Amino acid sequence: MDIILWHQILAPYEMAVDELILKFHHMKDEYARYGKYCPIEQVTGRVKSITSILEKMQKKNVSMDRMEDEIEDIAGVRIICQFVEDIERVAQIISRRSDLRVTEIKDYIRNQKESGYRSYHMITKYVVNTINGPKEINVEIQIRTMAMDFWATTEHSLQYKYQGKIPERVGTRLANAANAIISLDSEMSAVREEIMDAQLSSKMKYSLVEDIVSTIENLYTMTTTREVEKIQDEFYRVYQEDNMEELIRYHDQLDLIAQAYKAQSNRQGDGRKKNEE
Ligand code: 0O2
Repeated sequence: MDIILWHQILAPYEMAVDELILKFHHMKDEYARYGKYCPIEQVTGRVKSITSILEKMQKKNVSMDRMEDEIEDIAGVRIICQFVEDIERVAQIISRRSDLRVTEIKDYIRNQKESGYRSYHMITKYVVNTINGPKEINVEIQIRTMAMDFWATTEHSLQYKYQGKIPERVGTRLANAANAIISLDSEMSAVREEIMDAQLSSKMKYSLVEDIVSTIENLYTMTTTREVEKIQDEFYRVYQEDNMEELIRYHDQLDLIAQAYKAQSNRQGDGRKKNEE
């Protein structure tokens, strides 16, 4: 048998996981920048351990030369959502991406596994550019809610502990917990709009305050300390009112003031240049 350079084989999978995590993080940032609700709450990823690959090959009777084709989750990315409804949105986003080609869907939400496992899996093809040229590999993307993830992580540890033979009393508890997770997700969906509104409004307040503070800091270079102090006092007064509309009004007004100071300081700069000529 040829020598198998495992770390060399797994390197492109590591690259794919790193790249995709980065891309999904950027997507989250983009949603935040546009003040939009992001259906992605958290992104993680891993390359399957060599032990786990060998176990799966043995279980599925896969030979070494078929390993990369048949073990589809060597590279795994997990996307955690807040609400069940977000899972479909994330799946749509993924299927429209030009860098991922979906080859198979395993919908364990509509078709819950006997174990109680619920998650939405997308098997995709992804191209990584290695020093030996482009290589297309399988990446499994698992999409699930925080509650589903909590259950799956716990059950996975128990499967490991009992080597797949979970005792009945523990199994019954796990089945009860799986049902509780379904209820929890559906309760959260019922108040989804309200939770989303609250989160968007707190993010909006955060970015308004960041913007205002940066504008005030910039004003220091354009006008007198006395003027900036007056503007800053007004900001604290408006902030204490705890009224979002007032904060937006103040933010927009401050923008106009900053633009006027900027135009004035540009004119003064031009005047100075002319005098020097
Ligand atoms: P690890 O440690 O995550 O790598 P199939 O042949 O299609 O029936 P296959 O090939 O295992 O099954 O694919 P599937 O069902 O999509 O499973 C891939 C991964 O999903 C698993 O990887 C788990 O991470 C997760 N998963 C699937 N079923 C269960 C389950 O019942 N409980 C939990 N906790 N996770 C599950 P690995 O290789 O099992 O493990």
